[in-house]
Amino acid sequence: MTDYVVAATWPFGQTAVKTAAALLQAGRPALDAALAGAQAVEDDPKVHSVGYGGLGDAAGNVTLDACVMDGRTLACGGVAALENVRHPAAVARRVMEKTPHVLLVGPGAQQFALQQGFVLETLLTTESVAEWEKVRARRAGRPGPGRRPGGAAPGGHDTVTVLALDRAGSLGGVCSTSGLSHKLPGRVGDSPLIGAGLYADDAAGAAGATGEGEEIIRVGGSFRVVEAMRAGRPPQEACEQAVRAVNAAAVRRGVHPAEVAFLALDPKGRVGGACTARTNFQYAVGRAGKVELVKAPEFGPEPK
Ligand code: SD4
Repeated sequence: MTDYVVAATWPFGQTAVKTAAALLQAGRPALDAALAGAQAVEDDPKVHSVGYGGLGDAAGNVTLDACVMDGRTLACGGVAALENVRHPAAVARRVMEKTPHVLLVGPGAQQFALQQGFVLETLLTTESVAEWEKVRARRAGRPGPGRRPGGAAPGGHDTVTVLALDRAGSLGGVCSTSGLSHKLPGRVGDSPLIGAGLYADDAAGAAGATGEGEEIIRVGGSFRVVEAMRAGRPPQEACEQAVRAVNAAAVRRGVHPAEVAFLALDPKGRVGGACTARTNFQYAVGRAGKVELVKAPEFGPEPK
C-alpha cells in the first residue's frame, strides 16, 4: 500500500491539505479527499479568491469556476460562471457523475446545481464587498481585469488546486476559484477547463495551475505538465518546462510574462512546483502526518 500525498496551491492550501490528509489517512479515494480539501477553502470567507467571500467581476457579481478529475478513469467535470452556489467543485463532481457532459456554464450550471439539491445563497460578505471597492478605486482608469485576485486580498491568494495520491496509489484533483477580480462579466479562466487548470491520469501524474488563466489556457498548461511526466520528467522539471512555455509565449506576443504557477504530483508521490518571475508562489504538501509550506522557484523569460 502506498503512503498518501496531498499538495495544494498557496498558503491557504495548508487548510486544504490538512482536511484532505485526514481522509487519505483513513483510506479514502484521492478525489474524495481533494474535494473535501478544496471545499474547506471555498467555505473560508477570508479567502477572497475562492467560493464564499470571493471577489466579484466588473459588475460586482461573484462567478465561480471549478473542475474535478479522477486519475483512475479520466472521468472529469466542470462548472463555469456559476453564481450563488458556494461549493462549485462539488457541483463539478456531480456534472462528472450524473451527466454525460464535462462542462456546464452560467444559468444552466446553476439550474443543474439546484436539481442536485444545492442551495442558492449570496456569496458576498461585508469584507469582500469592501475589498472589491478598494480594488476598484485602486484600478480606476486602468483597463482590464485585476491580474490576480490574491494580489488584492489580505491573507488570501488565488485559485485553490488540490492534488492527491491515495493509499491505493490513485490520483485525483480539484480546482476552484472565483477567477480574476473585476474580470469582464462572462469571462472564464483556466480553472474549470480540463487540461488547462487541472489534469490527472494515474498512468502519468496530476497537475494544476494558478495565476492568469488566459496564459495557462494558451499553452495547454496542466495537460502539458502531465504529458511531460508521462515522457519521464519528474514533477519539478515538468512544472519548470510549462513555466518556460508560458514565458516563451509571452515573448512571442511581445508582452511581459504574466503571473502563472504550476503544481504537480506523480504516481510515486513526488511533488513539484514552479512559477513565472515575481509570482511568489507557495504550495502546501502533506504526507506522513506532516504539512509543510514550500516556496516554488521562479523563472523569467530566457534572454534572446
Ligand atoms: C483564473 N487562474 O481565473 C484563475 C485565477 C487565479 O491567480 O488563479 N489567479 O484565471
